[in-house]
Amino acid sequence: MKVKNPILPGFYPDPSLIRVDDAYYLVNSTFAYFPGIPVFRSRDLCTWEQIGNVMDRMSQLPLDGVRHSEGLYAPTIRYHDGTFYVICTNVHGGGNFVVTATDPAGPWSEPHYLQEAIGIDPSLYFDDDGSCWYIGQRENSAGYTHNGDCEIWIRRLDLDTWHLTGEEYVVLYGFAKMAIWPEGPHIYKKDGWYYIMHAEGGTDMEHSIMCARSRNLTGPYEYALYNPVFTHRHMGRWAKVTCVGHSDLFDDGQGNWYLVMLACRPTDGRTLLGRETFLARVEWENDWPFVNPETGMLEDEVPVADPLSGTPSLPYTDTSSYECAHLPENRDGVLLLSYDFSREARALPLNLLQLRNPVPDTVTLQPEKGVLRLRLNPSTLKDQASPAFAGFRQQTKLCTAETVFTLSGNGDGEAAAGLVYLQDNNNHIRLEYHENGADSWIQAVRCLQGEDTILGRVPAEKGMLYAFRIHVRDLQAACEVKMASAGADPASLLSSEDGWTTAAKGISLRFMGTEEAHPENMCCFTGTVFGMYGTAKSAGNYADFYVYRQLPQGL
Ligand code: 6LW
Repeated sequence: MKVKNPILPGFYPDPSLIRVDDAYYLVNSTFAYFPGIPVFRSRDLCTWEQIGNVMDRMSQLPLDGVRHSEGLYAPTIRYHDGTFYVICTNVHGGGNFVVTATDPAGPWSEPHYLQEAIGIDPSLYFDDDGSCWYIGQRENSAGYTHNGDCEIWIRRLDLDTWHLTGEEYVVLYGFAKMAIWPEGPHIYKKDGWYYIMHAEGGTDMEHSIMCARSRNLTGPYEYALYNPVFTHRHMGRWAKVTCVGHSDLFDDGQGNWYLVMLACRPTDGRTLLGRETFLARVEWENDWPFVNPETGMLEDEVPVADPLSGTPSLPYTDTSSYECAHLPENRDGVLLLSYDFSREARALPLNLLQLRNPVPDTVTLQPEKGVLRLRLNPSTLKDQASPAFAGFRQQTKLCTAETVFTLSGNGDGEAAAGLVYLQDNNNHIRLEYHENGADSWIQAVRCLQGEDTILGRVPAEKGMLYAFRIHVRDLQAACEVKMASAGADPASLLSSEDGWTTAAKGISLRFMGTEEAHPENMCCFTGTVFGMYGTAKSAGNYADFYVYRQLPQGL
């Protein structure tokens, strides 16, 4: 069978994957979003089903006030003797930690913070003798002499005390003044060799994958003479796929080897969707790994062996495996999100994202009303805070996000609600219905490096049903609105093409590319997310959303 790349379209960076028996489990980084670290399962590497989130409790995940691309960096998932482990870094929130679970769908434990582990991109390795080893990246302990001057080090981890013990070993150091940012290291053992594969060059255009091996876990390691074993850095910024790196190696139990890794799909030099998860084949020659040999680049489709179990992955239509208002349809590997919250909603969709540590009960399902309710607070999307927000990753370059909602509450003070197309709190497009005292209107707003510009306004009455659409086609966006009396059927508003008014069109999205949207001295590690949101100066205001859809279509 053939797997289509990216295997996880949209903002799914820093992938880590393991195989346990006949199932594969994959996790990704999530930065300032809550819940953190989605867990996907597949039996054939083609269809991936989210089965949970590792960090789904506030007690696990302090994110208050973090910048959009801070919070949870690259995670690693591993399995040993009946227990699943995820190790990750909450930068500015406790550092490196490990959580465990017997069921990868959760619940996962509270974090065990590793006091002695400085640096980022931690991974675990269980050696043949059952010992557990920490491997990670940190600044050069002999002195940080140049940008990206980092080293890769290992030390034993005592799983009873959660302390690193014994001697530490600096096993790999980027070539002085040449290689920069050795990151994302993982240890593997095959045919008597210990391998370390790690990212190098930083997660932008120069990204790459390096490999070294040794007969001893603690080294000395020799780098492959053909390093980097895989990269797209020589293809330039206009290549179809760029920033290839940060990988994890695995086999299918039938002698076939693969790598998952992150990569980007820019449009005209701008990357909106962020870093996505891709798959590549690995062949071995003289005990060295060769990735997509012959072409040496990522391919649109990857031939994979039939699944070990002989049965394909659970299709998304399997209702037993989902707890959400409406099953997302899965077509060509892309989630077509179609949530009708009037259906017997039982739990929030697993792929629903909130920002930082949301005020409890900000986003709730109201089955008796058949809505997803956002209880509004004074935080706005421009704040480094937790506004009322419920979002989903953009997964296709051509995409329309649409919703139908009402704004209710105490009627005094200023309130707003609507749709957002978000890169971060300083770079986004808001389509919002506004109330301020007796006044009410709809406006399309571009927020560019924190500066708001009103791109269009539409008159609007209070107490109506509001249907909003944001269309994105490559690097252009358009906003449409429609209103109806409160008694109208919400779903019918979206099904008819009549009555739509353009609030703004021809909106350039270049500023939302990760190449431009990054804050000072920092990368933009996230990707675009559409979402429902609202804000109100006073308590007692809320926005009720009846339907939310994200479809690969647009103007
Ligand atoms: C990730 C590290 C990196 O932890 O970016 O540039 C961090 N390299 O590998 C966030 O994705």
